[in-house]
Amino acid sequence: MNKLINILELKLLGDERGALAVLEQNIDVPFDIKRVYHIWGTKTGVSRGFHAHRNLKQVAIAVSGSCRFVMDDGVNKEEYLLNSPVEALLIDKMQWHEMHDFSSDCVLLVLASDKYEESDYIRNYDEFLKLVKHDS
Ligand code: T46
Repeated sequence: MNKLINILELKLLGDERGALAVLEQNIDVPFDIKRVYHIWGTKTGVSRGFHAHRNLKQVAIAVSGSCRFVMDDGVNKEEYLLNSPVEALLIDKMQWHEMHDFSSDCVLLVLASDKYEESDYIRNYDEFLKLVKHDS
């Protein structure tokens, strides 16, 4: 079984002036980075995600604050509280993911392996389950 929670450690290069962390494509991140976006200002009690990607791979970093990820492969679910600017959570293709409990200061930075394509999203959980069962 593939691991549901895969955490990549960022290289920490801080000095007496403060902190600096880095991820490089195909070295620390296991793909070419084609897109970067960030999510912030998520309102209290609001959850996000609730989809899987057919092909897209991503890593998510809480560069500020925290949120709780639920990762689901259609059989098992695991949670992870992402709360460190030196940790990146790998969101692999065909992993249903949900984000909950955003802190008010949460800034979620996401590096993605491809451009935005709505047809890559599976937003219906029953469809996701059918697809993962069909592939196994
Ligand atoms: C993901 C999680 C971690 C675009 O037009 N371009 C983009 O690059 C993105 C990311 C989104 N959008 C549009 C699509 C929707 O109309 O922005 C709107 C909000 O996106 P969504 O509802 O998918 O947002 P989240 O927070 O539920 O999910 C996002 C990413 O979309 C998704 O790929 O894995 O963050």
